[in-house]
Amino acid sequence: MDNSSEESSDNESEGLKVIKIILLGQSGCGKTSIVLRWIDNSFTENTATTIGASFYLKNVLIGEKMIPIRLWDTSGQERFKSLAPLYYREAAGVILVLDTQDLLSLERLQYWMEEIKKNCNTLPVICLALNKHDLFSNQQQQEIIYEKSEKFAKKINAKFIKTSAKTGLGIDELFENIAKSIVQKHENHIKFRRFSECQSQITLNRQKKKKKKKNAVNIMNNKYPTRLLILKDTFCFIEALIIEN
Ligand SMILES: Nc1nc2c(ncn2[C@@H]2O[C@H](COP(=O)(O)OP(=O)(O)O)[C@@H](O)[C@H]2O)c(=O)[nH]1
Ligand SMILES: [Mg+2]
Repeated sequence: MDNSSEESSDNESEGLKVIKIILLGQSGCGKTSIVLRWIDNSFTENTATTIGASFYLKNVLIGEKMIPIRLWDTSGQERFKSLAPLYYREAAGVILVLDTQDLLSLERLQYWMEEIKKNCNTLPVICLALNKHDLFSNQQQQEIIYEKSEKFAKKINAKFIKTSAKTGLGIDELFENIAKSIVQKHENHIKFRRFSECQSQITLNRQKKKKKKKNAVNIMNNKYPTRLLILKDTFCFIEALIIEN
């Protein structure tokens, strides 16, 4: 576990230096448990709530690159609803956690979505984790919750993953998925930027060519047929001298 201070993610530079992922969801849905299962493969039945955001760091191999993932966990402030804007700042990914035992938390997800839109400068990659999957006892209830959560995930363009911090179900998949999507999004962003730069260069060159053509005057002289480019006064003068000679 690493409790050091904030380290900003360098999302604008070519290489993704640190990926910041935040966890959101109602108090008690299992955010801390999900993080602890992934970070040190542990689970505690009754977790104590501490005050102040916690930070965790884990290096993940994505493709051929080792990328540090910095997780931000709320540690209880979500009970008072509002989280500091700093919590959201530069978040490349959000794990929205939903509790299978708390149907109300599904309705509350909309609230967290509004907060994301309000506080994040660019919309992050979002994964919806349906946690405490091990506690499902009623098949019918399970189906209803699946359907509702999948529908919500689609609406917010999020990946939907069933998890259990207790058994470990879906935990690796959840983090691998979100990390890969963030890297992919970043690479697409760079490709698009390069493409746009290339496009504007081509347009600029075309405009220059057009301008040149427009200002070109053919001077018909029996001896020296000359094409005079009226780009600047100096050019005209020099060309004229050559013609005279
Ligand atoms: N059975 C079960 N209990 C869980 C699971 N995840 C969390 N819990 C329990 O739910 C309670 C709240 O978890 P916690 O991680 O503190 O939730 P947070 O407030 O969202 O951080 C704790 O007693 C955990 O042991 C899970 O997947 N299965
Ligand atoms: Mg917690």
